[in-house]
Amino acid sequence: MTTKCSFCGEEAAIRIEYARLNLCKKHYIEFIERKVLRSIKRYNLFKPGDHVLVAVSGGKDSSTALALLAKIAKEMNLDITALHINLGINAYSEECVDKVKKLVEEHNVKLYVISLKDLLGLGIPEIARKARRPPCSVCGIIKRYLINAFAIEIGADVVVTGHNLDDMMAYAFKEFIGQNLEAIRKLSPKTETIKNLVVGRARILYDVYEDEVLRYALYTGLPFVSSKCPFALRESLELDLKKLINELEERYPSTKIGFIRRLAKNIEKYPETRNEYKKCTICGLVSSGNECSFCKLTRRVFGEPKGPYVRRKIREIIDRD
Ligand code: Q46
Ligand code: ZN
Ligand code: ZN
Repeated sequence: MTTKCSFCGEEAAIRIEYARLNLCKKHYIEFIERKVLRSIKRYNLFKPGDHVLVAVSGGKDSSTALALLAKIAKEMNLDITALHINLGINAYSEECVDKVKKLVEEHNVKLYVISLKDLLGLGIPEIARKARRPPCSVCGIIKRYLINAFAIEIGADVVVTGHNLDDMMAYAFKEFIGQNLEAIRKLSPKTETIKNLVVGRARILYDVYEDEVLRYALYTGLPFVSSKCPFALRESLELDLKKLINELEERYPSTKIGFIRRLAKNIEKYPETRNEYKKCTICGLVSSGNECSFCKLTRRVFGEPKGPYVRRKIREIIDRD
């Protein structure tokens, strides 16, 4: 006997155990859209008139975030711009750019693309080699810097990223294991904006399970890259933690959603980092010390810090359009 959708009686495609619902594809899509809208309101992620910058990588999470936002932009009076960074990781990056272009076209969102090779003359593999650091470590520094610099230059009020519930829970567990409580404080649905220094992040998929995101992307036919970056780690504490939390969810349904809601509620009980927001003496953007990690990294690779140059180039890219 087939299971029926709890809303329309059609054949159900999925059971949402924590909500005790069986859903057909159509009602599943509506369920996720309602859930995200509720999270946006619950966590007060936007105010009417906000200029929202969505950082889209081409993967399922940020593509879903962009598609969901594009749908509610009018209703919430949001102005949406997308930013993609072409990391110069050969065929993988080319596929990402293609998918992102299709996605923004389908959703009628203005897209800016920053190509690392055009900007710095090198892609992630070469920069990592020259810096003698793992690709993901330099990639993280560069992406964070470019997204923030771009958001500042374009005057965005908030940056949306594609982090889902499983990502946030795995980060929280990892920091808890290391008893790095100040890092847990940063895992809130929304982070702070400090004028001219850092633009706050809104994690609109905070309450959405990773497999729910994937299913939404598949059911709505979103263009996204399903292959992994060639540098993605196959083994890591974070990946093991994700496996563990999924096992917990299977044995004790609602573990994940219960955890993330309580984390959001209790976040201010975790200690804040002191002097978190210093200003880089070279480029003027946020830094934990005198010089930001991007200026330090580029000094090592290119012989001079590239922060000021990159900010100027980003301004040119924005002015060109
Ligand atoms: S893109 Fe960059 Fe990831 Fe590739 S090099 Fe690592 S961090 S795995 S999300
Ligand atoms: Zn239905
Ligand atoms: Zn700097």
